[in-house]
Amino acid sequence: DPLHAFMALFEDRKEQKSKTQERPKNVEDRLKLRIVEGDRNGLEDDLDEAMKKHAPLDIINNTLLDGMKVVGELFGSGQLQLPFVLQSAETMKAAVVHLEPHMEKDEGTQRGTIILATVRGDVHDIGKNLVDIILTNNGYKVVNLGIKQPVAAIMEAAREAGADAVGMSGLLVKSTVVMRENLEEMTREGIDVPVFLGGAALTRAYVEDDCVTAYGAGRVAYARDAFSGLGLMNHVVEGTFDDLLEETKAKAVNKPKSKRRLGQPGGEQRPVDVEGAKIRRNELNHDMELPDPPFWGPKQVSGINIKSLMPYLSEPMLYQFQWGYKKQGRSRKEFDAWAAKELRPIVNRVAEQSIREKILQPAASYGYWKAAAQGNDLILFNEDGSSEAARFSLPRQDKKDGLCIADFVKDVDSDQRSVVGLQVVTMGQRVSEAAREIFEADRYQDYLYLHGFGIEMTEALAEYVHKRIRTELGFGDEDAREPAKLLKQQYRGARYSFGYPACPNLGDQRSLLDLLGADAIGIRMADEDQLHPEQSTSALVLVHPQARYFSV
Ligand code: B1M
Repeated sequence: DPLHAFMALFEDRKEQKSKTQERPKNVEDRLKLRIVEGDRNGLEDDLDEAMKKHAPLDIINNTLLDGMKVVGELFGSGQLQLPFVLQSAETMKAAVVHLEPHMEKDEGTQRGTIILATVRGDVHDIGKNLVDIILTNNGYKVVNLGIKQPVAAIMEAAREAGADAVGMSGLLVKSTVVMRENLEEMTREGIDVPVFLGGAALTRAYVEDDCVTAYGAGRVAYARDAFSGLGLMNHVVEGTFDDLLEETKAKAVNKPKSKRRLGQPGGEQRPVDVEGAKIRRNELNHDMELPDPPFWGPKQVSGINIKSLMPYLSEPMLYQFQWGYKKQGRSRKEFDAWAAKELRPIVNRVAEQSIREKILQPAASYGYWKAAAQGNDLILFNEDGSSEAARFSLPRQDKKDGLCIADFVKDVDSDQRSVVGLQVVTMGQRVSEAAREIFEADRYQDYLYLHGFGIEMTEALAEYVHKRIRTELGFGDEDAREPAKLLKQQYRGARYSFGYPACPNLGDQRSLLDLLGADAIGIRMADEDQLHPEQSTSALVLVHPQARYFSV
């Protein structure tokens, strides 16, 4: 078929590894190839030539969108890496911008309309924006409402645009609960438009069990990534969305329903066994020497040199997770060597730009508190060691000798207090703004590169501050020497972030931020327990040698 023949042509050219090699003779194939290869050099000349034969709208619908279809197939089969998909989308966008002035005013290029929004309280932008890029450049009209959108705004936009579908996005589990509430509200308002849900904390089961029931019309589907969002939208406009839902339902009949609902702690917690916890804690801590921190309470640090954070940057996470590069059959060693040659120059370019333009503005607050535990509660004390500064109720693994973070400090009945570190870091607001400006300028690949770099630098900053805590407490010499090993937790103790299974309550971050005086470095917490700025992360630092990550 023509699509696969065309993919084969692309493959051939890739083998020969040269874009300057001869281009196809006919302008339609040439344009298609430009889309697939993300090649904008001479694009306008080809478009002008094509317009001598075809109406602009036909060029978009028949030639350019065919090219994007090939891009989708190549991405789906693992042959095209995400940053190059974005380069193709940029080329598509540039082509449409060139053709638009030649079209009749009311000549729509759109195959259908979707409203996209990150839900109430949620500041996460990139997931939804990647979906926007893919849908827009596959011929759909996307009304991108932005972040922190209340359901009323989503419903209003859907009505106003006569939308064919609504896409809701979010980062945290809290947002998945908001999505379900939104569906209930939409039901009350008599809305039955197809809804797609996407986001890191969502699961297919939650969408197909809980969310489908919450929406009277039942027309809800899970979108794992931007391309599954595109697939769902295609079903909507082709009139097969409801059949797809029926198929999904039929397949689910024999599957056991998930017992756990997102947004609720996993499983019932046993009643707290205060005495049992005390015995366990006394065993774990009896010969634990107590570190002597250089100060008590919080300390703010700003003006951190970006270059001093670079050794803590996790390149594998940046390349493979944030930027979406796949190994494509290479071994780890081969991939690393390839990345050092091809991707590290991009990191250096983005880092230099970020320093020059002050895009990254790292700041941190960290400090030390006296600590003890009672049952499953971790208690932080003021410097006197007796007045309570904060108390966190933590879950315990439901098995014999099940772990709980509170076990890694002395019991409250002990006459000694342990030391716990707290930290919160941010890359500042500017990086999110800069990324947004780049997205709005349709520089999709640069957008992915900057956003991903900012995020991994936030993680690097958290590592850097954690390292400082270990050093100040006198454990720095127990660290692995190579930074790569440090990133695999080869040091004493552990850094636990609220929202992860061992300390799931995001709301606990409020006391942590208060104690750290986080507002002095511009970090605050919003209604849905999200940290502002977006690129921020907080943690409890436990120094017990047996403190490791675990799930509950
Ligand atoms: Co954190 N984080 N994080 N984090 N983080 C998660 C989300 C988490 C699931 C990790 C985990 O538990 N394993 C967890 C949430 C659990 C919970 O809610 N309880 C978590 C946590 C706990 C936290 C903090 C609370 C930790 C702390 O500091 N105490 C904190 C909160 C930050 C805040 O409030 N501002 C935090 C911080 C951070 C960083 C800043 C370090 C960083 C950046 C966050 C950001 O960008 N705002 C970060 C990251 C990177 C992650 C993970 C690793 C990746 C998220 C991401 O950027 N994915 C994540 C775990 C994971 O996913 N493995 C995790 C890439 C992005 C492009 O994908 O947005 O999912 P995504 O969009 C995809 C699809 O989902 C889909 O298509 C998109 C493109 O392919 N899609 C749609 C999305 N929306 C769609 C709409 C559609 C269709 C498809 O409609 C049509």
